This record gives sequence, structure tokens and C-alpha cells, in this order.
Amino acid sequence: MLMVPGFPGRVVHGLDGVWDFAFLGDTPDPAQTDLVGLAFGDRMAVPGCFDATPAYAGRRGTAAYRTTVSVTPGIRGLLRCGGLGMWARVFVDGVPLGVIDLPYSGFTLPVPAAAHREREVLVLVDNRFDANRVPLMEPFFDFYCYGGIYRSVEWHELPSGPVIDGVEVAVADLAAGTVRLRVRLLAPWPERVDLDVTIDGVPVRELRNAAPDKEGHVDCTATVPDPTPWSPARPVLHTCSVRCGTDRVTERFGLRTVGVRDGLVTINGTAVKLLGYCRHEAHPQFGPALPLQQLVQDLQILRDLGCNFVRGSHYPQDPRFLNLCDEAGILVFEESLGWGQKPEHFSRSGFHDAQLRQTRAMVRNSFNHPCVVLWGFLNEGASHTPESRTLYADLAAEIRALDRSRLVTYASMHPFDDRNFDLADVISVNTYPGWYAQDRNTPAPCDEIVPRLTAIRQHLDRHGFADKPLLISEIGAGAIYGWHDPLEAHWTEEYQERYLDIVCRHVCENPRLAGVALWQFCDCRTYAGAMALTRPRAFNNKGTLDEYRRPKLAYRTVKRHFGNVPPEPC
Ligand code: ADA
Repeated sequence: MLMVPGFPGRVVHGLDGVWDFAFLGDTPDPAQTDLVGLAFGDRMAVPGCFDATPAYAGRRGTAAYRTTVSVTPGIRGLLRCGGLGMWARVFVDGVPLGVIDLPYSGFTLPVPAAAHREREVLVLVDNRFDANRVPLMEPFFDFYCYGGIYRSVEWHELPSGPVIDGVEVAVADLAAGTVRLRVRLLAPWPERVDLDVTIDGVPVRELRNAAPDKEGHVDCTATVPDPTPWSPARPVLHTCSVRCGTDRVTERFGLRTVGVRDGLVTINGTAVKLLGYCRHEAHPQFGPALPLQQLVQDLQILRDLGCNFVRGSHYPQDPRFLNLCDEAGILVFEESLGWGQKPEHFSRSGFHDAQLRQTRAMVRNSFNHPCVVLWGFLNEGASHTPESRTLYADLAAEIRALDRSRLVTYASMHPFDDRNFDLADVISVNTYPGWYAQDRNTPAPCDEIVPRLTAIRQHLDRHGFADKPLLISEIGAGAIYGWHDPLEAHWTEEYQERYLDIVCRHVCENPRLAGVALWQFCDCRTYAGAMALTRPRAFNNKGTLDEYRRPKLAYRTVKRHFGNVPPEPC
């Protein structure tokens, strides 16, 4: 797998490995932690989650991670990390560089030059819930919120001239094979820059004396020398390399358009039914810090099931997973972190701002992944309340200001009284008929599935949304791996199989449904408190696979349905 983005003009030091570690526990205020005299009595893997290890399981508090890196003296640097949680303060040589309050978001931090070679990187990570410090994470979420440095860390030695922060590549004209490029420069940028653009190794554009705009952006267009569209059936990728002074960034991109027609999502103008899963980045032994082998295995499983779609529930995704989806032609719904927020959250200081910041970071970080076709936010927020309007409208507008090449959506649990569907290009509905049954006395809860999906569809069609694609963004039933019973009751693998059989058949046969993201790919750890009364083993057990990716009975049924739908030649 190509490392994307790549920085061939820079010396890059990978910091992944075993770091010094100290668990400081319930400190009064992690931001005020005294670094002097910290005793690092333990070691911890980076990437990794300390509370996914037995020694720290269930512990919440401040943890200190420390490593050293040998760099060229006198050269300024940049720390680049793919994401961590839940909160962190980063120091180099004891000097604070910044605070990270957006769990799962990739970030960079500039590091001033120093005269010495050995630099110390220290990261204070805190995994306690605190709505003021970490506005986006709450203890009521139905997935375990871990502490750690979830994704890779790198130290970049930066050139003395202009520095490229990122390059965004968007399709301008699919048939002509032209793209729009936005080169983002890191502050402070010079008044004028020279840029050289290469696509697939062919020089395609030279810009001399270009003036960056007030945000440090330089925009231009370019023609791909041998343009081949990207599609689920043929996921062809192109490479773009931009040089500015001595800095150079290499990005991968795909030529494809995303649209909507007759209530379906289109790729390059061809309607594609979205068939797949909601997937947590989760494993009992790693938390969300999944090793590459697990990502590859998850992709293998999704393909074996016949899926063409995955919803990255409920946060910005590991860029390595998106790289794999780009290569496999799996379409992705990526969303910023949200789970069931209520009006009191919407009005809370810091929450609105953090939502916007994370959504913006997600769009920027994932811009060049052709696999991402839907941007989302605020899973199951109180979108039926008047208080939701401002935030939903701001998030949709923010996404469209940054990227008009994809569709905007959000998973709603209020199909009959949602107030924000007008803001969405695709209506996404989470619904659990036959599991959280309407009528708890019904002898045949599965009989609720089709009538409920039909009622949702008819309601939306009658209320002016007949043209918008309708995606069932969650639906499912729990099954404990290995639990069989002649009554085929709730929690048996048999009940789940019957349930998903009805759902998949209905979605595949019904032309009004744009697709489904079944809840969920694999079981994942969730709260262990009183809520675990509805979550046996303290897991959300609605996976078609268990947490170790062992298939339940429903696997064969989903595979039979999804595998029967031929891939669309887009
Ligand atoms: C919601 C939520 C999921 C999960 C699911 C369930 O729809 O979005 O994260 O909690 O319910 O299993 O009940």
C-alpha cells in the first residue's frame, strides 16, 4: 500500500513503537500536570490504547507517554498524528505545543527548531469524560471510549521555504479528465510561490509567482494524462505530486462523480445500490487502534459478504482503512463524532464549535479518498427538535463550503418528525423494528420489519422527499455468538439470521431504497455499567461477526443476498 499522502521532499521519522508510559490516575486537571519528576515505570505501544491492555482495563485518568527522536539540529519540525482519544496535551522538550480535544481526528502541530539533536516528545492523554474538556464524547455512547494514541505518529523535518499543508484534488470534468487542485500552504507562507504539478509521473502544470489567497490556498486546474474513472467495479487510482520550493507532497485520487437520480445514489452517473454495514473500529484487544492486519481482514470479510458500502460509525476513520477502501472500491459514509446528542448539548458552549472543527478536519483529511461518497454528522442527534436546526444547518453548510463533490447526510432516528431532512442530499434513517419492538407482546416481532420500512418510505414520499435517496443507515438484531435455542428467541443466532434475511431481501428488492448499512459489522465493547443489562457481556452484540470476526449464522444469509447483486459497471 502506497503511503498516502507521501512527503518525498522531507525527512520523516516514524515515531510508532514502544513509548515510556506512566498512568497518573485521577489528576485534578490534566492541563496543569507537572512534568517535572514524572516517573515512567511502564511501557506502552503507539499506536495503542492503554485501557485495552489488562493492566489498565477500566481505568480512567491521565496517562503520560514519552519518546525521543533524533533529528537534524536547527530544522523546524511538524508532528503529525492520525488521531487519538479522548483528550491530549502535546509537549516537545517540555514546551507545550497544543491541546487536542477532537477524538479520532488527524492533526498536525508545528515544532520550533532547536540546536540539539535529541528531542523529547511527551503526550499527556486523558480518557475521562468531561464535557468542557472533550465536548464531543459522552459516557452514554453505546461504544467504549478508550484512551490512547490510536493512530500513527510522525515527526517531519520541514524545509526552510514554503511548506505544503495538503493538496486537495477534485474532479472538474470527468469526461475530459480534468481536476481542480487546491494546494494548502502552512502559515506563514510567502507572498508568491512556484508550484510544479505532476500526475502519474507526467508534468502537467507549472505555476510561477502564484499568490496564495488569504487562507494560504493556491488553486489551479490540471488534466490527467491518461484518465481512467474510479468505480466500485474498477477502482483505478491516479497519483498527483505537487512541488513547492523543496517541499513535495504526493496524493492519490480517483476520478469519479457522485450524484443522485430517481432516489438512488449514482457514481459516474450510474445508479449503485449501497449494500453494506456500519462498522466500528473495534477489537477487544486493541480498542480502536486496529493493527493493519485487522483492517485488511475486515476488508476481506466485507468483500466476501458482497458489500460495496460501509458506514464508518460514528467518527472520522483511520486513513489506512480509507486507503484500503479506495483500493477495493468500497464506498464509504464517513461521519464526525456524535451519538444521540440532545437539545441541551446543542446549546452547550464548546459543543457547536467542536462539531464544526471536527467535521471540517474530517473533510480536509479525507478529501482525496474517492471511496468517501457521503459526509455525515451527529448520529441519532435530536434532529426532531427546533434546537437542532442551527447546528445541523451549520454543519451541512460547512461541508458544502469545503466540498461540493459529495453528498451530505446524517443518520436520523426520527423519520416521522425530523426537522432537518431538507438539509440532506440523502435521507438516512436508523430503525430497529422487530428488535426494539413496537409491541413487546407480539409473538412474531420480525413481522414488524417490512411494515415499518414501508411506513417510513411512504411518510417521506408524502412529505416532499420522494426524490431524495432513502438509506437505511442502521437496522439489526443482537445475537450472542454460539447461542442457539429451539425457540429462536432474541439473542439467538437463528433470530438474527431470520431478521437480516427479511431486511436484506426487502432492501434488495425495493427500488425506492437507496441502500442499507446493517447494524453492525462485528460486535463491539460498550458500557459496562447498568446499561449492560441490555448489552449482554457489555458488548453490543448486533454484529454479523463477533468481536474476533467469527461469523454468526447470519453471515451466510447476508452473503447470499448481497452476493447476488451484480456490481454496477460505472
Ligand atoms: C443506535 C446507535 C448505534 C447503536 C444501536 C443499537 O441506532 O446509532 O450506535 O447503539 O442504536 O445497537 O441499539
